[in-house]
Amino acid sequence: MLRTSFILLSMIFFATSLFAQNSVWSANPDVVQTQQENRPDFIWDETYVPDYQLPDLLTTGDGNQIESAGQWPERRAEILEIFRDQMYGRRPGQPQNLSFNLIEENPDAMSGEATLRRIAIESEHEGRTHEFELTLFLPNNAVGASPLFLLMNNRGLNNTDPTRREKSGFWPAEEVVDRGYAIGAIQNNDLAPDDQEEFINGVIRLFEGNVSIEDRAPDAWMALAAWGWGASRAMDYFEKDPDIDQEKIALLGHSRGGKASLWAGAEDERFSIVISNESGAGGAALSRRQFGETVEAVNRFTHWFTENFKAYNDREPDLPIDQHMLISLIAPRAVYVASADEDLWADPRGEFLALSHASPAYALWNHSEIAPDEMPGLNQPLIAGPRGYHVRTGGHNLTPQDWGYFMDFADAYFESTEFSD
Ligand code: GTR
Repeated sequence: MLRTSFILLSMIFFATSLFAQNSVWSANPDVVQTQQENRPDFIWDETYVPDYQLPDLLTTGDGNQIESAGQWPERRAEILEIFRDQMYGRRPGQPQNLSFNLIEENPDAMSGEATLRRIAIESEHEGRTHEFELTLFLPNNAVGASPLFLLMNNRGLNNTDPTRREKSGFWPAEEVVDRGYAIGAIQNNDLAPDDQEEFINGVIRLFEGNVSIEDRAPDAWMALAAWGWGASRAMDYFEKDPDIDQEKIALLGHSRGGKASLWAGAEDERFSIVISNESGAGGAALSRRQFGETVEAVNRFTHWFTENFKAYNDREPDLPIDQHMLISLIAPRAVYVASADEDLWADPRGEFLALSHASPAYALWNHSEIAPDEMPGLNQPLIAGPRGYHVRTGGHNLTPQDWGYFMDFADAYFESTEFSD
């Protein structure tokens, strides 16, 4: 009797997991309804998504077809230039002087599991100075240099507490170290305060002195680009720390931080994995779908994108780019896009589709396609060579579950021939 019910149970389990494997995500109707009631002016239902045509990834401005990986840099440069000009702005490179100073080192952090390093990243430019902190935990049992996850933290300092008195699922440092990765964090606010008046009072002033917001160029770098500039300076540090494997750096951001991590990964090709968690509008989600947050809605944060981008408010079809092209700028490096079931504002399907429509760029390296109808079901990460995606249960947040999937992806990618080739 017991044996029969066990067999029966296993069969049911097998059947449901088979079903789950094949399922395709669709929005929970209750969540759709609530959103429709709360924000009736936005699109929450697939049937209202307008028809759209995405700009072709592989056709250059002159109408030439890109057919090989060897030809890609020309197209890549062209796409990058449009994004700089129209959307994220032009960020500078290193300042005249850049230095790294160890503020604290504790080889006995996390009950002896990790070494804590706190680094001050100091810049000097035309007589002005700027400083921000990089917090790092390195696994003590590492053999050789460690791969690393770097979070561009868009939330409070308490999420990345170096003392570990406070622990947060947003940056689950112990779990990451336990899996053999180093983990780092920078604070976006140190680079550009997340405020429409104050954003200029960080690294932008370092380069531009006393300029006023109104006098800046319509393609000037704004907060998202400034946060990414900080990630690149952290990368400059990783190149100098022998305990860190500079070839294996995964850059990660959530929401506005995810918009910034994608752009940072586009600008700086030293990051080998770029991760966007629920970055939505102006991040991974296709703008032309106008699902959930639109270009106009995201531009209410006037300090994130360039002045030029504001011209596309309510004019998405006129954009010369869309976000699948942002993702293509990361090719052939690895990119992972993550969504959450209840976070319809960020348009999970639009995030998946941008990843999918970057396939022609990845195909130049013979990487397999992610078909538009292949969106996986809830909590079933899809890994296709150097690209990954998941949509997990729950709302807008960065959680240990997300981190777990990111680490599974990094494990697989760093082991793969795509990476070692
Ligand atoms: C929202 C914004 C989103 C997203 C989010 C966040 O208010 O509309 O684009 O960036 O903030 O950063 O948490």
